[in-house]
Amino acid sequence: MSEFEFGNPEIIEEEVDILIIGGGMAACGAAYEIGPWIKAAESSLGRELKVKLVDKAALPRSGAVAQGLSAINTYLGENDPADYARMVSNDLMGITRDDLVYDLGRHVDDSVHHFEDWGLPIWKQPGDEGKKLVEGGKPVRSGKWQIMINGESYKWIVAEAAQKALGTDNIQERVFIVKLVNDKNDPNRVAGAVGFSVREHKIYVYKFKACLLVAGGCVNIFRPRSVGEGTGRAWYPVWNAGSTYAMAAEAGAELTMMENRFVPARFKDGYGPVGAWFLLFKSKAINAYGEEYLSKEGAQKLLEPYHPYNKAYVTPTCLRNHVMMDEMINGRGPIYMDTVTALAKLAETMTPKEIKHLEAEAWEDFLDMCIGQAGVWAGENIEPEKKNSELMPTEPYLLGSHSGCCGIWVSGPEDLGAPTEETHPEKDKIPSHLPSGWHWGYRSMTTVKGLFTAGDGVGASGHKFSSGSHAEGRIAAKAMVKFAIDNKDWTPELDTPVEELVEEIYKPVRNFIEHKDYTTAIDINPHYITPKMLQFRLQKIMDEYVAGVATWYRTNAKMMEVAEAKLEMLKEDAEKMRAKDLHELLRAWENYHRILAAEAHMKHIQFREESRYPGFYYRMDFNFIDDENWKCFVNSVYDKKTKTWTVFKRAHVDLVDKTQSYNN
Ligand code: SFD
Ligand code: AMP
Repeated sequence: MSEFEFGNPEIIEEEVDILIIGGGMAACGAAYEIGPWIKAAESSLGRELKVKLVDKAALPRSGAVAQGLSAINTYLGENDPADYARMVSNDLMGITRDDLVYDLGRHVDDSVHHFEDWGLPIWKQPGDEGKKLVEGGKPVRSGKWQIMINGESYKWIVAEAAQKALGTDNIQERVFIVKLVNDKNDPNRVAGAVGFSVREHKIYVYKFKACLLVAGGCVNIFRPRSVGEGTGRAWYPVWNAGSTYAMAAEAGAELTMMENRFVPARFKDGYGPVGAWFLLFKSKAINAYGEEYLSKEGAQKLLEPYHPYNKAYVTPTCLRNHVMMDEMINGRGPIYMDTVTALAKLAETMTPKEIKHLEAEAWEDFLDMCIGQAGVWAGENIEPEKKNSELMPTEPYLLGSHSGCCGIWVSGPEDLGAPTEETHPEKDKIPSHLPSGWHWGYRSMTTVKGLFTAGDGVGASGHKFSSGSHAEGRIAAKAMVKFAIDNKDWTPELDTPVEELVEEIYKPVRNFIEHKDYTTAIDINPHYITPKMLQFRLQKIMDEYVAGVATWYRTNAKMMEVAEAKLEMLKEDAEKMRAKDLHELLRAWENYHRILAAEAHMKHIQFREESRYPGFYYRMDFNFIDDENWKCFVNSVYDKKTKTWTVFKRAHVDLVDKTQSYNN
C-alpha cells in the first residue's frame, strides 16, 4: 500500500522577489550577499526584499562539498587574474570566456577570506600559524592556484554564514524543484518555479521577479565504473542530477559547451581526488612497469598534435588523461599513483614525528572529502607509504565549476569584454555580435529574462571550484537585487495553471496508483517502469554510444544516431515512470532532468565535428582538433513545445592575450 493513496498533496503558493534554487556553494554565496539587502532594499522598494532559498537537501551537508574538502582550488593571492584566465583557457583547450574567468579571478579571494573569518582552518606556512590571510599569513599552497585546508566541516561553516545572513525562515530545505515556469505575457522571461517536498505531501509554487538556478552539475547519466556492490559511489555527488541544465533549457535559456565533460583521473574504486597527491606530495603517476609515462618520449609525441594547447607548464587535464589512456589501452596498465616514492622522498629530510604527521595527512586528505577512498585503503590493506594505489579515468561528469566548462550562457561584467586595440590587436576581425564583449544584460543573467546562474551553472569558464562558485553566487546576487529593484512594479504571472503543474509533477504517482494492482510483484508491471530501471537504461545508452567507459570514451556520428533513436524511446517510456513513495518521486524527476542534460550533451557532441578534448572524449570520425572551423563556442536552445534542439556556433575571442608565455 502506498502513502499516496491517502489523498492529494497540499499546495503552497508563495510570491517572493528572488528565489534561490539550490543550497550549495553558489547558493550560499548568493544568500550571504543578499542577506543585508533584505532590509536595505526598503529605501527603494518601500518594503523588505523577499527572498527564499530552496534546497532539495539540508543546507549544512548539501551539494558537492557535503563531505568536506581538503583544498580550496582557487585562491589567487599574489597571482594575476589575467594569468588565471590563461590557465583556465589552456586547460580547457582554448575555448573559454575570458570576461567571466577574469572577473571571477579578481573577486574570488574575498570569499576565501570570509571562509577563514567564519572559522575554516587554512593551512599556513611555518611561522605564519595563527596569522590570517588578510593579515599577510602565507597559505600552504599545493599548486599555483590551490591552498590546503582542514575542510571536513567546510560546508557547515559556509552554510551557517548563509543561514545567518538570510534568516532560517527564508530557507526551505528538502524541496525538489521540478521546473521553472515562464511568464504568461513574456515567454522569454521566468515568473515562477514548482517543486515538491521530499518529506511531506506538499507541492510548492513560487512566483518571483528573479531566480538564481544553482542546482549543481550532472552525475549518473553514464554507467558508472561502480556497479553492483559499488553502485552509488561516484566522484562528483550523485545528487547533482542535471537539474540546472535541464530546467534552464526548458525555460529557453541558451546553453553553451554542453559537449564538454570532465573525466577525472581518480584513485580506483573509491574515486579519491588526485590533486593533493600530484601537487602537495609531488607524487608521480607510473605505468605497470614503473615508468613515469607522462615524461616519456612517446608521450611527448602523443601530445605534439596538441601543441597550441599544451604550451603551459601544466599539461591540460584532458591531455594528461589522453596519455594515461594510451598506456592502458596498449597494455601498460594498471596505472599507479606512486605514493611510496613520493612519501619516501618527502620523509628524507623529516624527523620521525614529522613523518608520522605526513602519513596522517595522506589519510586526512581523503577523510576530509572522500571517506570512501579511506575505506578502500583500509579494506585493501593499503598503507600509502608501503603500497601504491591504482588510478583510473572515471565515468564522465557534466559540470561547469571544476575542470569542465559546460553550462549556461550568461551575461558578463560591464567593464570587461569590449576588446580594445591593446587587448586584441585584431579588433576588426571580432564578429559583430560582440561589440561590447559578452555583456547584454545584468551580470550572470542567462538569455532568459530574470533567470540567473552561477557555479556549475555557468558555462564556458571552469576552474572556479568551491571558492569560485561561492564568489560567483555573490556576483549574481548583486545583479539580481538590482534586477528586482529595477522591476519592482512588475508582477509575475505563470503561463500554466497551477492545477496543471501539480498534475504534471504527480504523474509518476498517478502511474503507480492506477496500475499497481495489475501485478503481484510491485516492481514488475507492463504499465510502468521504476526510476531505478529507467536510470540504468539511460546509463547504458550513454555509456555504449556516447563515449562512455565501455568504448574508452569513443564515439562517432553513426553511434550517436543509434543513441538518438534509443533516447527517443527512453523519453517515451519516461512518461511511464512510477513513484510508489516520495523518494521515488524524487528519483523520477531527477531522471527527467538527467535525460534532458544527457540529450544536450549528445546533441553538442554530434554538432562539434572535431575532438576538442582528447582524453575526455573522441569523435573517431573527426579525431583531431580543427581550430579553423571549431575554435568557437557551441551553443544550443531547447524548445519545450516542439521538444527540439537548435545547436549553433558562437564566435570565440581571446580578450586576454594568450600568446604570452606563462608558467602555471
Ligand atoms: O579534490 C537542488 N570540488 C572542489 N573544489 C575545491 O575548491 N577544492 C577541492 O578539493 C575540490 N574537489 C572536490 C570537489 C567536489 C567533490 C564532490 C569532491 C572533490 C569529492 C568542487 C566543488 O565542490 C564544486 O565546484 C562546487 O561545490 C560547485 O558549487 P555549486 O553551488 O555549483 O554546486 P553544489 O555545491 O553541488 O550545490 C548544488 C545544490 O543544489 C541542490 N539541488 N535543490 C532544489 N531543487 C533541485 N532540483 C536541486 N538539484 C540540486 C543540492 O542539494 C545542492 O544544495 S577535488 O576533486 O579537486
Ligand atoms: P583534482 O584532485 O584532480 O580534482 O585536482 C585538484 C586541483 O589540482 C585542480 O586545480 C587540478 O587542476 C589540479 N591538478 C590535479 N592533478 C594535477 C596535475 N597532475 N598537475 C597539475 N595540476 C593538477
